[in-house]
Amino acid sequence: MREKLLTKLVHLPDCDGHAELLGSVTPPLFQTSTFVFDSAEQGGRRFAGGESGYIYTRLRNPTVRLWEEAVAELEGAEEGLAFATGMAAISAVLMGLVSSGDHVVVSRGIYGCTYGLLTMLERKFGVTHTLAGLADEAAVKSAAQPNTKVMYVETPANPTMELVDIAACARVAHEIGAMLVVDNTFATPVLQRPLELGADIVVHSATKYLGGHGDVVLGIACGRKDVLDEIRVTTQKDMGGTAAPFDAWLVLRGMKTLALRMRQHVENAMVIADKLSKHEAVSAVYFPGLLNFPQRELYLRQMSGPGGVIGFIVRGGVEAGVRFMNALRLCKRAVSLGEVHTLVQHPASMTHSPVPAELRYQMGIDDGLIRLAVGIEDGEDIWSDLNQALVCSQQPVRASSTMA
Ligand code: LCS
Repeated sequence: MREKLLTKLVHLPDCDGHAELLGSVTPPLFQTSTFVFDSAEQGGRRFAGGESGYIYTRLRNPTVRLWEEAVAELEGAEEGLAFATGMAAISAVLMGLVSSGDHVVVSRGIYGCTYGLLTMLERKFGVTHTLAGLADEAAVKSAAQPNTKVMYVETPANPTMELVDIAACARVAHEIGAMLVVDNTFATPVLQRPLELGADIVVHSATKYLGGHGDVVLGIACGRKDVLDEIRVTTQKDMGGTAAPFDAWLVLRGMKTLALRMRQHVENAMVIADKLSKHEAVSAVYFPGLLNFPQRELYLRQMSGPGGVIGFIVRGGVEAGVRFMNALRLCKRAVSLGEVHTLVQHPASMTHSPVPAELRYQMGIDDGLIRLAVGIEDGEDIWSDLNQALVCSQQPVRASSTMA
């Protein structure tokens, strides 16, 4: 299986099927905003849909199209639709699927800006939502309402690493005539394939593992063609969050090493999570790869690896957490995740600051929680930096207890 995926990633996108690419082995960059028509009649036919061909890059672009096809192939999807950012993909999908008066079931522990979008939809358009743990079918059923149109889940969740049972959500969603949308950013199709578990749409912040190098922001939705065709001509075309060709080109390049990078992210994260869980300065570690992870059975059932993001709590409250962050030398104090560098951030004051404190606690985001997005550096180098920063985090506490 691994051989097949490694080969597929190197050979994506399939340029052979595109005469306009002139036999190029790597995907060419079409850095153009618009395309020439041979005649006025041809322009008319293209707008009317009677002839295929490019019109204007906000509508379609050959480089972006190659990237859409590549990610759709990896996710096992009928169609892919690229966006300027992950949030552009999520907002276009959600706004494309709901109308005023509809209800959305949302997994608790979602990215802060996705939560911000949902509250805006509720305030301005009367689209209500229920945040809930969706670890089994009973929980999913009790969160659903007669007017539920969409189930929107992030698994593993950012940053608590809580898992959602994708297959159970799909069963309940389809029973009540709703659509299941899964944010697969943390796992990537290398480790989790939501469409095979019954999801209708998968979304990604390709800014993260798909791109992998920390040099681009981009998003994508993959899944049912009928649904995405409708979104393409409504909340994508008319709201305009389309992907830029150069960004799609960068992510096409990055994806060639996706499986190799995921292997190294996972290998490093497994070792580091284990060391963190044994460290006296750490009171809790959240990572699906740990043997004592509370949802281990679900993890083994729906994922083939835990990914590279670890949540953990430094003993000594927020102050110790701040000392830890400021003592880091190799790991970078930065938001984002899923790229070659190890990045460390504090969700309560950074990515999840749009979420009110009470709700953050319900989502399991403690004020002292640190999110570590393990990179692909040498694992021992990452650990020696984390270890010295953890020691620094405890020093003032030790000094005062010595004096006492
Ligand atoms: N979905 C997840 C799971 C994310 O973590 C993010 C961004 C998005 C969607 C949005 O993607 P974007 O528009 O940024 O491409 N997460 C971030 C984070 O955890 N730190 O900075 C951004």
